[in-house]
Amino acid sequence: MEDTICAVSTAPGAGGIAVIRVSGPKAIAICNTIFVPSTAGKDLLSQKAYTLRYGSIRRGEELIDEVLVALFRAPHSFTGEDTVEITCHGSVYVQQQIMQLLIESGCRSALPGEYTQRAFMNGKMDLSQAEAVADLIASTSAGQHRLALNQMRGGFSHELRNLREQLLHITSLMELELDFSDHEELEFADRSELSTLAAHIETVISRLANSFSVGNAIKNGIPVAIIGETNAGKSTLLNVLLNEDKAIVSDIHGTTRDVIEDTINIGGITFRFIDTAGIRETHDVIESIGIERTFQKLDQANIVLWMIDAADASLQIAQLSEKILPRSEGKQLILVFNKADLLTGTSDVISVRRNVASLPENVKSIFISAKKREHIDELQDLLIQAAHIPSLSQNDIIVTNIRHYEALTHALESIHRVQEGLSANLSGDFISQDLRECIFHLSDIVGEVTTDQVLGNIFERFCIGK
Ligand SMILES: Nc1nc2c(ncn2[C@@H]2O[C@H](COP(=O)(O)OP(=O)(O)OP(=O)(O)O)[C@@H](O)[C@H]2O)c(=O)[nH]1
Ligand SMILES: [Mg+2]
Repeated sequence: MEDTICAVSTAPGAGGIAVIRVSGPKAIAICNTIFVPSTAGKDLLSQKAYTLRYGSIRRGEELIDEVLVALFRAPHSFTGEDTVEITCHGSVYVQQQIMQLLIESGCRSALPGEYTQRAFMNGKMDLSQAEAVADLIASTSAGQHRLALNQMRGGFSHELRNLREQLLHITSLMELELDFSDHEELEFADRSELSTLAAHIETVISRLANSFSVGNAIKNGIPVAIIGETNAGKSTLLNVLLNEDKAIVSDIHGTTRDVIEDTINIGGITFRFIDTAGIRETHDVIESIGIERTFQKLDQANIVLWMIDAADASLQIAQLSEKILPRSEGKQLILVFNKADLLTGTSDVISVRRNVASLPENVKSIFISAKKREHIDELQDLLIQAAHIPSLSQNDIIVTNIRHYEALTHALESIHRVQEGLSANLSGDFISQDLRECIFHLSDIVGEVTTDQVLGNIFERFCIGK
């Protein structure tokens, strides 16, 4: 039989009240031993489910706190088990006393994510929904909140269920054909019909997989790589944008050697700013590795801020165009002419501007002084324009989780093999093997074929009490 578990579900030391949750087969019996209802009569054992009861928690004669107790009975609770929620006062001492009493009476302290894990085990939700619970708790913006809520409510799960049903349908037709393979004239599965079905499945899976770039941008922030020559002022800009002295700034070329990144919300959009090692020819091994990483980050970014020392603009553009422009295709590239405070007059500005004319049309540019924090607001406006997050409707299914994205990518590979097999008229047993693989990867997302180790990794990242 499962243990009965208990945990404080509210943040420690915060707020006037706290909630302690008890879940498991003995939840009601254990709470009954420490709870004294304010009005005489029935105890918790006979209390109706989904009702609140006012009373006190006592250790023998000693009063610990006055509390409210909410009662849920299996299977209609978050975990699917009998559950009691004790609402007590926010004092850490009170919470510890109640937890101690519960443990003395037979409860065990819950592990991180154990309530949600039980909900998953008891079939209250699938794995993708359980993961969305953690995302919902961690959400800090409207976009993150909406995506997590959609996923928790099962939109994604429903789409996956549809896909798996269609795949199973094709598989069963193929396998039926195999069973009767002695009768060559029999073809249960009309190949062209199967190809149409497979093409439809392919479209849905690739739409889901492609949504990850938007989902990831909303969940983890839109990646903005700050790149350019050494000493252009990249780290200074990072610090200004983050409002924090995050990176070391100095006038020594090659100060930043590793990637430094952090997220911040600008105008309701989460950006992930990535400061990188300045690009220059170097024989220093460590610096070279840093510069390799700069290019990796450039490749992964949606927005590229190319920092240029305005006083040295034509040379820097000439030196780096070849390296930066081809890699920035399909991204939003913004040329940031920094150290504008050192330019002496408008003629300087005009001559710097001339360089931009030779660049592709969609490249934007701006003059700033990172050090003096000048024109940073305008740069932020440019960033918001460049962010391009499509407005999401309530029902859009967007993949936000890298585990799901990986599984979808594998499913896509399998369905591509199915399509190739069908068009090459391969024997049914090859095709049904690929169909089964595709189903396997989709089932992994909802946790039907997921290993205990992966499950453990997912739930241990939850907070205690959820
Ligand atoms: N005058 C002036 N100096 C600046 C400005 N921005 C940065 N600096 C100075 O330029 C020098 C280099 O700044 P960093 O931010 O370290 O430059 P970086 O691009 O990160 O350099 P690496 O990490 O070596 O690639 C420092 O001395 C900064 O104070 C600016 O807008 N105006
Ligand atoms: Mg730097």
